Amino acid sequence: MSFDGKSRARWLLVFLSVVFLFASRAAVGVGLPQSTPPTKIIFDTDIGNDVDDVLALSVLHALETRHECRLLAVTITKPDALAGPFVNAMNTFYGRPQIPIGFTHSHLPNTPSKFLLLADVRDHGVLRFPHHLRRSSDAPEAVHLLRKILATQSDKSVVIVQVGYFSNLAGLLSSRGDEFSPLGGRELAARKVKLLSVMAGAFRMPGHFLEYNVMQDLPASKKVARDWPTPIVWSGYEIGNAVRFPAMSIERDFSYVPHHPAAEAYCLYDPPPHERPCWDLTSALYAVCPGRGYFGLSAPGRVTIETDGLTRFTTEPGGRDRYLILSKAQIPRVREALVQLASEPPCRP
Ligand SMILES: [Ca+2]
Repeated sequence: MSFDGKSRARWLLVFLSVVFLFASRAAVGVGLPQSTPPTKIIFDTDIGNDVDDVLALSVLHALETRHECRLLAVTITKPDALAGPFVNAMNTFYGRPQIPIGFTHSHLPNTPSKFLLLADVRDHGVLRFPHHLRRSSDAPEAVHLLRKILATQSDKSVVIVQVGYFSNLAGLLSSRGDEFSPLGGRELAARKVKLLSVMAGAFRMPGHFLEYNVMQDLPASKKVARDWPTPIVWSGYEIGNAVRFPAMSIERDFSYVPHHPAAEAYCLYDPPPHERPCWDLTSALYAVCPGRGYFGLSAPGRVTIETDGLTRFTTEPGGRDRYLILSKAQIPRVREALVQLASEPPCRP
């Protein structure tokens, strides 16, 4: 086939446009056409304590918008009456009010939240962040919901992202067969879960470092570390601590709406110029994008939790556990991906 000069120029323009389209999608790190189905995620969170849980939930919603994951459920370990409504408000903001929410029955003491009150804020009598769940206690019990969701999934297909206390997953391990599955909780997890991506512990911190998520329900933490039956990737304290969410992003990137739940929660928790560590966001990013080179991984081994809550990693060939490693060169790339994802506007029909 021969082309005159005009046709050549037109085809060159089309070719360059296609190259630019794919290059621009690649530049933001995610969003390329996927040959694999979206990763099925259960997000288990102590939302209402630190604000990184909120940004992590925004990251997961953006990844779902990009067809990279699907949120099957959000289960909550913070025993706060407004934790469920706040999650429901976030999910509604992102156009997914139907995502099931489970609430803890662990009866742990509650610390007042700095930002969950946003769920009840009204402007001129109208909820600023609409939601249908009135109180956390109106949601199903978390272990009950975990069993219900897991039982209907195909084998080895679910990734659980745990970024708070260990209470719900310990409860799952102890659960018995029910109307959803005859399997006990440990067997059900072994059958259905592909990976547990957990923000907890510390593996490269100096001194005797006792990490918050491990300490809040220590018996539960020990149980999960001892008995969990699938691979676990741990994002230790040092990983999120090395990636700070830019204050400038909070100030500028969320203003596409008059009120953004993540940005307002951030400002109520600790406003700019504070730059919050990205602890929980790293576990969410790894869970959905494990093959993108955002993080390195330790050799396989075993995490044990000592009497006082210290996490210890021992290398062991074929071991169940690995922990994330973050080089200096990886930090800006992870930070940029998290900023792009956390601040991505909802994709509403
Ligand atoms: Ca958390």
